[in-house]
Amino acid sequence: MSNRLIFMVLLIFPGLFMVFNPDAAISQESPNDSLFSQQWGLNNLNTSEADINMLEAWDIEPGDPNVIVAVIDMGFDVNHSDLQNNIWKNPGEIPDNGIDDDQNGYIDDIIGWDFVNQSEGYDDGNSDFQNEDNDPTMAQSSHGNEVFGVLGATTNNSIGIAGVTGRCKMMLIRAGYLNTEGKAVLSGASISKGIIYATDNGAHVINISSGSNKYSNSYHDVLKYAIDHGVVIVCSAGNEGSNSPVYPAAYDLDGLISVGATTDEDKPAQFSNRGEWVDVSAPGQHIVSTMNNDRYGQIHGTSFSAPIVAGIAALLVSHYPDWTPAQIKTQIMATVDVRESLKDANATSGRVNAYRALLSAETDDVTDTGSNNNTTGNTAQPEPAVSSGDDGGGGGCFLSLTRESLSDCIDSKGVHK
Ligand SMILES: [Ca+2]
Ligand SMILES: [Ca+2]
Ligand SMILES: [Ca+2]
Ligand SMILES: [Ca+2]
Repeated sequence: MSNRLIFMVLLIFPGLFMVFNPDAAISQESPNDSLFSQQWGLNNLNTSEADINMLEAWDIEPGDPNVIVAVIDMGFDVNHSDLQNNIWKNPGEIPDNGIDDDQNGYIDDIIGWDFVNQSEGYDDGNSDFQNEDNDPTMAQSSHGNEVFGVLGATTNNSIGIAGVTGRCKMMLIRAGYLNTEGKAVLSGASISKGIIYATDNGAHVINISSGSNKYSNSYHDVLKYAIDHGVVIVCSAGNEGSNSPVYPAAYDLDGLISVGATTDEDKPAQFSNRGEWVDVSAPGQHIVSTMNNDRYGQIHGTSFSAPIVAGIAALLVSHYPDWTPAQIKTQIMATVDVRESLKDANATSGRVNAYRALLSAETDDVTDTGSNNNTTGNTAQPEPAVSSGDDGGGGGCFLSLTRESLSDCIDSKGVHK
């Protein structure tokens, strides 16, 4: 029933409307974001299920604005109208005064940091690959926005899409640039610095939608540092359709969740990496998200499955702030929807379910796998060294090669033309 029809009925029979409106009895109301009906991964309108039961999950926990998710990626469009309201603001830093007001070692770091510091890269006059700075924006790649949108686009603001985290805030860490061939790559050293920054500045969850086949001891140790300080790490498994481990997803760490991609039929996406080293799967094909310059597009890749799980982790942190990263990982893995089609996809044979993750938390039946160390910003342990000589493990971002832009049929506010 269209809104106009409901409105007309309301004018004529206001009393009857109140009694007979069938929607009034349904608590799981869809947000009003104009593209929400296309977000099948959150709420599938077709007969096949395959979604993560987002509406039911939001009824339990809509997300705490004090919970911070760091997105470590290519750069971001910080002016995107569906993203700008959910960007973290450093409470201790006064902008643009040239002073490191909160004395965290970074001058004027208001929304995060740009850790890209490369001697060479693709130079289009505006590439910004040489020096670190306080501006994590990037015009040449939409990948960071696509990940950010799935995770944290502004929900229920009438435009565009709804982010899984609802009201949580995104700390923006740029670690990616275009190499001399114009290919999007991320620096392992920049990612590692970003992980330490995010950990020391209050992030509860970190999303990393990139990787390579190279094992790096220093990258591993930096991730362990974050987890030991209460930060959940979520990584995408990669898009080679392979069983070969990809790092950081394959680092065997309590509190690090690796994520493969599913289709809207709850099958493994053809491109998705798979195997026992993958913990869970999440929707990753035909995903609608935010792109540069206020646009939206449809994309495929495990890059967009990881932020769905990072969003669920953020909702769990919101609901159970005392849980350790290991407990959150255990809970997400224990509450998947098991599918025969996913038996070779990951260690759980399942696709995540946000509602079940939050619901069974109500019974508090999760094994306590460690002491409560959920104290971000605690620097009791020394920060691990980031070796600039060991820049392996950064790799590329996991955007599947097939890519369909919806920008031709959707206007800047996310409304169909
Ligand atoms: Ca500062
Ligand atoms: Ca300042
Ligand atoms: Ca910059
Ligand atoms: Ca929106």
